[in-house]
Amino acid sequence: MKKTWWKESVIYQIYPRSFADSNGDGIGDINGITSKLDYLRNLGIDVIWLSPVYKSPNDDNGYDISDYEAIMDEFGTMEDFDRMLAEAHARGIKIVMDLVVNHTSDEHKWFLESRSSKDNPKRDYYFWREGKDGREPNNWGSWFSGSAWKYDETTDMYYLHLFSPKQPDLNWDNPAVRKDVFDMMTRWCEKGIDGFRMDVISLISKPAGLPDAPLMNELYGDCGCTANGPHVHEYLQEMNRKVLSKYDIMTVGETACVTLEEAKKYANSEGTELNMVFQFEHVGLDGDEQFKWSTRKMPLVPLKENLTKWQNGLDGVAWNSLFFCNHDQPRVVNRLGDPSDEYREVSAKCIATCLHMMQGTPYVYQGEELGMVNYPFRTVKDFNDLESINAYYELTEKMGWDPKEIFPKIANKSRDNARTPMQWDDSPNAGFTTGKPWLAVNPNYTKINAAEQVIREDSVFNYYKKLIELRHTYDIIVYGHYELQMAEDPELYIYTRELDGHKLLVVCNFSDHEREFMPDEEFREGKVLIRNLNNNNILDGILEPYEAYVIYVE
Ligand code: TEU
Ligand code: CA
Repeated sequence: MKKTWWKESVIYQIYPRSFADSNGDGIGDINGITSKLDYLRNLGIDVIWLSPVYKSPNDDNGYDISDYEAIMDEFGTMEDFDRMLAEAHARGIKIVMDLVVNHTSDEHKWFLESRSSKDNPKRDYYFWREGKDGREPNNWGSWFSGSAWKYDETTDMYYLHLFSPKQPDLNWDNPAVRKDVFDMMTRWCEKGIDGFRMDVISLISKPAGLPDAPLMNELYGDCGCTANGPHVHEYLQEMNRKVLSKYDIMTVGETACVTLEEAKKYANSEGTELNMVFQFEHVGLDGDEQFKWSTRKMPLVPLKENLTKWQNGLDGVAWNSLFFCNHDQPRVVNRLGDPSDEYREVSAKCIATCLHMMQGTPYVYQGEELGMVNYPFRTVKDFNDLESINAYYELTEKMGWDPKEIFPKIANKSRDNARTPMQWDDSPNAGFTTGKPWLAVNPNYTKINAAEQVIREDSVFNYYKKLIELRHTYDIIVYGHYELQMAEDPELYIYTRELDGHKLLVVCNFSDHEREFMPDEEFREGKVLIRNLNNNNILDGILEPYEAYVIYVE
């Protein structure tokens, strides 16, 4: 297994709008990030994945980019960005940018030209099609509800948008699009950034002829139908040859709908495409049959099966990313742990132990290191996220769902759960802003905040700090081979790691009651690397609620 810095790193994701506001306008910004770099250095992370900071009308909070080479006004200036980059590098922290090139904003100059006339040189930068029988060109649905096509009267044609109508899809089959994107990426690499997280990069190659897709609900064809398309690997290999291979950078693909077989191509060890990918099968396990909206907990046995498939499936052939949280996912303590005062911290540490002792590069999403939990949404008016708002109205008004039945499901899985402001301290607005926050702060910030946890030895923050230190110390955690134990147990997640004769035993009780468990003989004399409880003898044969520990044997 080839050793590299991005395999041995821990990545911290910042959603700038909600991280830290430096000028009191209620919106997080780049100078706010710079002011928190010492906090991140203390946590011990190696790389920051920065969600988009480029110019954007913020229809999808920055994932709708109108200028890839200018900074969003609300976030600051390019000088602020350059200072943040230098300050991060001075602390040994790398910066990975979010590359959103499956689509642009409809306010991007490319789209303004493309829309203006059928013979504009940029016309084929996007997908324009005639309607069919007075309707959209095909049956594709958008990831954000509704059709994936918008009629534009300027040229009496429809354009494709897999996401919001303000996010028209770029036509990657057009070599001029690829050249413009690759040149832009090169200019960012020349500025000294350390890599890219590539937004929905698995969707960029659409099926020839844009045929109808199998229905995903009673209204539309599957929005994931363009995933892993006919030329996606060809385009990424071209990107690798023309840009990525020229720099010592890290790349991670957000590969919606990726399968294990496809991931082996995207993240192959020969390095011809990307370094690693995000897969989404595990975070789909607590969904409903027909969509993600549900109040179900994540089922442990299917989760163990899925994570084991990926651990064993990629070992030695590709590289894995490890995550439960990001700006699109609800807080993991609500899905897999217990947000009650009694079990919130111990279950947050149990979850972190389970994830961070696996093979792959772990991602910590802002606030996850504090055990932050979902927000108590009361009505659809509390939402900011267009995915949640659009889904609520489509499901109630178009599909007839009872609002009282669907609202709790949407509230539980809404992306806004992850986007409430970072909780820095117990001052007003959790120290996130001196102004009115763009999205309400979780009222539990007086109990859950960084200032209190940084100085408390047994806090979630200091537990994550220990996990990160362990990954920096033991090669077996980064490179060891994974083997699941007790696969069928519905409450215990137990696995081993092995490397050059050394062994690790990882024990996690994902239940709120005691369970009997005694480690195998070979581990009983081992070294306890970390544990989330210290009120009992680890070898007393009992696992307390949410108890987790790791034993290392030379
Ligand atoms: O997300 C892609 C995507 O599919 C998400 O919409 C997510 O998987 C979904 O919400 C889960 O139900 C990326 C970005 O991470 C997301 O924030 C953007 O909204 C989206 O692409 C469009 O750029
Ligand atoms: Ca601000």
